[in-house]
Amino acid sequence: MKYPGTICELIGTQYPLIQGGMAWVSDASLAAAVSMAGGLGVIAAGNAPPEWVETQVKLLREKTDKPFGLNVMLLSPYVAQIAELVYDLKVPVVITGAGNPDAYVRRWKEAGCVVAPVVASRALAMLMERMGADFVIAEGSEAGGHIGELTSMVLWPDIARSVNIPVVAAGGIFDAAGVAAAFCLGAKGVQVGTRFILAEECTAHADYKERVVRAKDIDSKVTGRITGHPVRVLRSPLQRELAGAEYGPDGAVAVEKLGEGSLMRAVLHGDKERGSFMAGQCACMCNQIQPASEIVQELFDPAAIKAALSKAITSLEVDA
Ligand code: TUI
Repeated sequence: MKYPGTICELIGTQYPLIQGGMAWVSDASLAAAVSMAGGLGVIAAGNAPPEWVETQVKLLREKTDKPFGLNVMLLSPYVAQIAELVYDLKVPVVITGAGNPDAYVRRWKEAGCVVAPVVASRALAMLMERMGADFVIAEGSEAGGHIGELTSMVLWPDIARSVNIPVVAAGGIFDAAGVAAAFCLGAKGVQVGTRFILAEECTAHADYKERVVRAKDIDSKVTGRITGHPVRVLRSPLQRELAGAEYGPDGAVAVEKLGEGSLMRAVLHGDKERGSFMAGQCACMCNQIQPASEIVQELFDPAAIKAALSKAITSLEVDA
């Protein structure tokens, strides 16, 4: 077995790699491509109705019999129905985001699923371990979309030393050096989202991809803190309006209203005016559209990982 002691055995993949579940972006096309390339492709339920999710799972299964994951977004109005779908469709790996999946974990485990909650704090990671999660995905606030408070540099090692289940690192990883860094900080796997927006097989609108390609470092902004659900996006006319609305009267209500449907407008229609272009901070370094298999291979290119680690070993004057 390659990659000993990683999540490969748990999730049945060649590489200890999970493709981030990005609402509307992570559909059967992207997930199947990543699974076929040796990572864990993930379909994101987001706020989509159960019928859409069921169709995507069927489409993926027509393309490949490799393992895949379903990301259940816990703020979805359809969350209870999506949770049921997980058993009905016998989803191999279920990943949760944007909340505490306490109410579902036991039943998913009984149904034979591998369960991996995304966490943004030590407390939730420890609770998930007690609830029987197979591993946790520690997502630092460099990530795109809905985020917590802590950055990867602190969150990954803190959670790795607080739980006895594997920790998958997420938030800011886009290349082999990032993969090496994550493993140095205690991770047993990585989740990569933003870079896969630029996969050829990703069906997101060409203008969404173009926005990621052009993104500068300072284009990454956080909106909606006032709602209690902060969201990292790229600078846009809607983001500016959201930033203003936050400080106005009834800020939370205004922000919720402006944000409604805005991700779908960006991903499906490339709506530059009214769309929310969610992406991680690393968008500034993701600038090439390429096949998903090439992205997977670059992330785990042994020479690139070795080069990153060797540079550190040499500079720090320690033996390999
Ligand atoms: O879930 C994500 N990223 C997302 S979900 C999403 S769709 C959306 N659209 C508009 C508003 C909100 C969501 C877009 N991006 N990442 C996983 C993640 N989960 N990041 C942070 C968390 C998290 C945060 C707090 C998980 C649990 C938590 O605490 C919950 C609790 O109650 O303790």
